Amino acid sequence: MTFYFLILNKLQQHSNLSGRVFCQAHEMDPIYENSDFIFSKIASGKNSSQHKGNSTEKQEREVTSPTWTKVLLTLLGFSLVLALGGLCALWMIYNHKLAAQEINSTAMKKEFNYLTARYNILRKCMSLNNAQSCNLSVDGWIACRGKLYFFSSDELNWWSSRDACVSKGADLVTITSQSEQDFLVSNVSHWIGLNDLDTEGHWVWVNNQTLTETGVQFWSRKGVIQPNNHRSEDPSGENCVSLGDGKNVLDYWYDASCKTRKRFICEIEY
Ligand SMILES: [Ca+2]
Ligand SMILES: [Ca+2]
Repeated sequence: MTFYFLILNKLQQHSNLSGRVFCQAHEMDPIYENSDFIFSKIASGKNSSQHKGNSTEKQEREVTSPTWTKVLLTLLGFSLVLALGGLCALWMIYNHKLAAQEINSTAMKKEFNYLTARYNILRKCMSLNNAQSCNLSVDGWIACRGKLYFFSSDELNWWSSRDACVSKGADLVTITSQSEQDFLVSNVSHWIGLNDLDTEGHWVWVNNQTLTETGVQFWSRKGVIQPNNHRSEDPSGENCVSLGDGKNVLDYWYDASCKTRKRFICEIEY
């Protein structure tokens, strides 16, 4: 509003400089009458006093030049065009962002559908494998009866072996059945997830299950009966268990020093 008052004030100054147009009240155009009324409200004190003095003599009124009215209308029109252009720009930006979001949403849906399809295929393969044999291998993991097993090629002590399994999202294997025991037997000795680290003679699995809870145990009874907690190599005794002794017997459990480096078996359920 201040901007338009300044324009109107400028118009009046121009009118004063360029000469005044006087006319009789009965000859004035109604539009000019309104313009004169506005001028009489906003004009300076000097100009107002001049109008009052003149009105008593001839009832003359000061009117705005038509040229400046056109300028004012042109400015107003230009302002409207700018405002309309701004709205159009905002509308285009909004539509652009909306389109980008729709593209991202479409890409995510496509990726989700792809992963769902891959998951369903994998589940079918595993189901088929459950019904037949445990020989499906994916990235070093072998699927068997609802579990994935990883047989390491590295040899680590028991704690590092467990850490390696945990880093893969798994843990050292827990043996809970004869069929699982038979599947895991190989020609190499591996660490499994059984230990009596907390209490000597109290064997627990890494998932805190006891041998009583799982219902099966496969200690070696050939030669020296296991577990024997032998201390000749490690004064702390034998507190971790491997499947096989790494020598002659491979299909039974042996307690051994946890510091011994052996291969290990990781397990994860799916
Ligand atoms: Ca022990
Ligand atoms: Ca032993």
